[in-house]
Amino acid sequence: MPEGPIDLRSDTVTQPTAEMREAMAGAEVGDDVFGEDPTILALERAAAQRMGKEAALLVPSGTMANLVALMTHCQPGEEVILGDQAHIIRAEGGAVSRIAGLLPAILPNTSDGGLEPDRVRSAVRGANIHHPKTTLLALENTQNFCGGAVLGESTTNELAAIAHELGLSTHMDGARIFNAEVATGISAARLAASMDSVTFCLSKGLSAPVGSLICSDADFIARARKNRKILGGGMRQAGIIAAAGLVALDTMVDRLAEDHTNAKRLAEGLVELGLEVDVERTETNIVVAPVPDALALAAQLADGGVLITVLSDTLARFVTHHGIEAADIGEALTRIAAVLKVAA
Ligand code: TLP
Repeated sequence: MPEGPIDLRSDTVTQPTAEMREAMAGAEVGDDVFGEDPTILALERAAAQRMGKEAALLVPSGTMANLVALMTHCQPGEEVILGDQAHIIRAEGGAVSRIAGLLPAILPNTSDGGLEPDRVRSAVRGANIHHPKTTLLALENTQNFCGGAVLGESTTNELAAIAHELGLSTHMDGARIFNAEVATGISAARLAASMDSVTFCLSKGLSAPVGSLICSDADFIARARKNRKILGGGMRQAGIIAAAGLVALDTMVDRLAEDHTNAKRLAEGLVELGLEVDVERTETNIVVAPVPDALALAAQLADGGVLITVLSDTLARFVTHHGIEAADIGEALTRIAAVLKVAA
């Protein structure tokens, strides 16, 4: 049982495994801006293959992955359709506008992380000199702030078909797409098949220390490589990072199922403690609980030995990950019960 706090703030707190550290220490490296790092090239090939795309590009973070993808799909002044709960909207510092120069057309996310098809259709602007050009539809899978909701294959394909019919391209922020793969049994490649680009993170549930990949066709990735350079994301002997990423892809995907089981157990436990958590909707490793005052609860829980984050004034978020065992969930629930009892 942990002596210290149980850290349910995010799966970004995961530590690299011993196998990753060993692979990093022995990684063969080269200058990646010259395209000469063999370990990065191997990771990019593996990532492209897993996502069913032609090519891939390693970048330092999920935020940069999205930004590079947006810059590669669109020209400044154009418009991108996004959900109001999209990480790109809520948690990337406004880079979509500040750096990519884009106008976001923000639609309400449905509770399952998707968008209403009719709203997407009518958000696309017609040809008129007054209008910005609508160029891109961006989706997220799993949808973090909708409680790690899995965007189903048919929802993705339906929205992509509308976008493509109207001349838009499509991007998926697949930071946690492997959680969707494990939850549905449908490969990430199939889940992203109708997307022109998809990004995923190595540094969340997959536990690598750094890194995200952008996957698409070879021409897109060549152009993305230039945008990564413009942003200062061209790294040199980053095979050190890629080595951990290769281990993550090989060894850390299947075990995400454990995180999902632990999240379900946590959701059920929170319901037993009187919180209104939607257990059915807890599909992956993120539990969202409506509470009267999320900031106050987070502070009380921190004192009680459980770390969480808040999504809004009235929504608390608990995330399970590598390093949180089934027994930790029992202990976390005991600690949460003690805090709630005092608070009641
Ligand atoms: N999400 C983090 C925080 O930024 C909120 C978290 O703790 O969940 N897309 C999605 C869907 C994400 O959840 C995140 C990180 C990112 C992109 C950005 O990844 P990084 O942190 O590598 O820039």
